[in-house]
Amino acid sequence: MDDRVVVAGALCDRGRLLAARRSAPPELAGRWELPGGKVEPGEGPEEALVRELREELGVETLPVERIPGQWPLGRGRVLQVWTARLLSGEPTPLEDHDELRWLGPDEVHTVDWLDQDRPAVAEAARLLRDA
Ligand code: 9L3
Ligand code: MG
Repeated sequence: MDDRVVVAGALCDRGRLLAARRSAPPELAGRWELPGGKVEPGEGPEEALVRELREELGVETLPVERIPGQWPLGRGRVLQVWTARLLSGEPTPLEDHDELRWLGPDEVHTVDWLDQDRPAVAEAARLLRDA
């Protein structure tokens, strides 16, 4: 059986990574994530990522490259992560988040990331540092 894919964006701008604090559901509220969501039937993963970042943050983005690996989320779902560039707009917590923070590569460990996001966050921080 195929796992249902959840896509997330390691959105980078001016050497920093965007972290988003979830406001729902209650068991995840207060934890930080790379923003994104479920791929809908008939949709490609990068298309879903662009849509989710538009809906959740009000920004236009360009997926750049997939961070290798995928991470189980439970209930038959897996997390896949792309680095992405901010094309336009100022990220705003329009839905599902109550705070956003831009973090430099040495600041990424200052927030409490969801466990499943941590490997991709570490890789995104490494890419930022090398950039
Ligand atoms: N999830 C985990 N890490 C992430 C994202 C975007 C999502 N970076 C998990 C949280 C939810 C599920 O995937 O249990 C679906 O995400 P959403 O559609 O509620 O954002
Ligand atoms: Mg979401």
